[in-house]
Amino acid sequence: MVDISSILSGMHTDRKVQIRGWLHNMRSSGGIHFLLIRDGTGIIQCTMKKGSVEDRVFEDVKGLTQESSLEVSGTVKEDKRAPGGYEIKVENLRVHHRAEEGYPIAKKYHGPEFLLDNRHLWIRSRKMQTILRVRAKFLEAAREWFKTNGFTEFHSPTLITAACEGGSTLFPVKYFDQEAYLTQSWQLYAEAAIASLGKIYTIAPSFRAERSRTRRHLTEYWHLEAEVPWCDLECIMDIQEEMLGYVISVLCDEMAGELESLGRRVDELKGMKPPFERVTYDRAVEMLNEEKVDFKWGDDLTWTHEKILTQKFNKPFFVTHFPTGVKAFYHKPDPKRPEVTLSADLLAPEGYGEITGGGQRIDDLDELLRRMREEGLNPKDYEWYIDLRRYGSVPHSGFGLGVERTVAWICKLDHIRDAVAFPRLINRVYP
Ligand code: NSS
Repeated sequence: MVDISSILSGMHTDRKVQIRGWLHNMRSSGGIHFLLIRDGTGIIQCTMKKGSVEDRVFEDVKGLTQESSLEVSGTVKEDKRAPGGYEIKVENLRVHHRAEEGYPIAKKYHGPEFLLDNRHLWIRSRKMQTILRVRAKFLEAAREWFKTNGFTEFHSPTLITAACEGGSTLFPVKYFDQEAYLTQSWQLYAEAAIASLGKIYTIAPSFRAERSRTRRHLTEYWHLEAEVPWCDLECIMDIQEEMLGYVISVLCDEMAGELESLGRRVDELKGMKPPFERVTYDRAVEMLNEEKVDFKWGDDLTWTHEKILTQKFNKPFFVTHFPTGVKAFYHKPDPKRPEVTLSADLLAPEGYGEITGGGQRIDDLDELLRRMREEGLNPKDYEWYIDLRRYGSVPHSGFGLGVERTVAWICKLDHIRDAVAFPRLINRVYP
């Protein structure tokens, strides 16, 4: 048994092989069946000539339904006309499961809601397969970068009791006789873990009870986060830049065909390599005002504002030093200018906007308590977190990257929902 991908890479030319997979599509003409078979690693044309297999097998294939699962044996031939450049001349075929008639996804236009209702089947489409592969490669390359650079993978709990990113987007969970929440970020636990493990990262789900119906909000998303001791704002921006630069170069090298098929030009993506410009929030306000946008210093950047800013850059760029009032309690105020924080968001170009958020954390006990009180938080709910400023506090920084937002940008998708197999949206938790 071999993978279709190995056939397409030329490893089995003129040899006999056996493959297993699903019937993606079929047509017949002039005593030949052309079967497109998919196995999860690739898709290949299999041709079956009358006379080259037993008559029973040839007749059997005639009424074969799309998505039937099969086992095929035959000889691999190079053929420029075949999609992928290779085909299998079928010598035998066994139907493992004959799919029912009426596969819901037909070769016609289906609306987005229909495709979301049938997501369990739609993920078999070429488009979804391609995106899911790019996503997997993205995470593989990110892990590789963290490993090479001395980071340890660390896992934090999903069930938590105190907000990291503000109470309004917490999902409550009944936890026996107590109320708990689904985590919004691993960050507070990561700040505890750096004193144990040093530089750490995670790739895990985060949850936000976002009421927003936009192209960039999920209620459950995958969060790639890192936390680093002895690291300031500049240092954490350098880390993001290097990591993302590496991941993009891997994708351009190893996923060029996939990216192009999604409409993302690889030469364009290659050009988006670091360094990424660092623009202060103050400057961003000026840029918006120059565009005659009514935006006052102290307002938070919404998607509309980010979209305007992204038109001025042709690669990702950081917006730094956000006002204290628009950032969560843990952001360290700039000692030179306490009305702004040592924070940075990374914005992707082409209208995509924010893909990471992070910065330097408060490491001083009194400053942390003051900021918590200002934000109306009860220090009692954060006792263990406050403790970290009592026992060997160090300057430290971190960031969180939204995996789906980044994949949506890299794959040039219209909507974040297609960057994940089973999206969770305000109106959807099924299938
Ligand atoms: O709220 S963030 O800006 N920052 C944090 O959660 C920090 N505690 C991370 C850290 O420093 N360890 O979220 C980080 C990123 C943000 O830039 C988005 O790319 C993504 O998480 N994000 C989302 N993606 C999809 N859907 C939703 N609703 C969403 N919210 C944030």
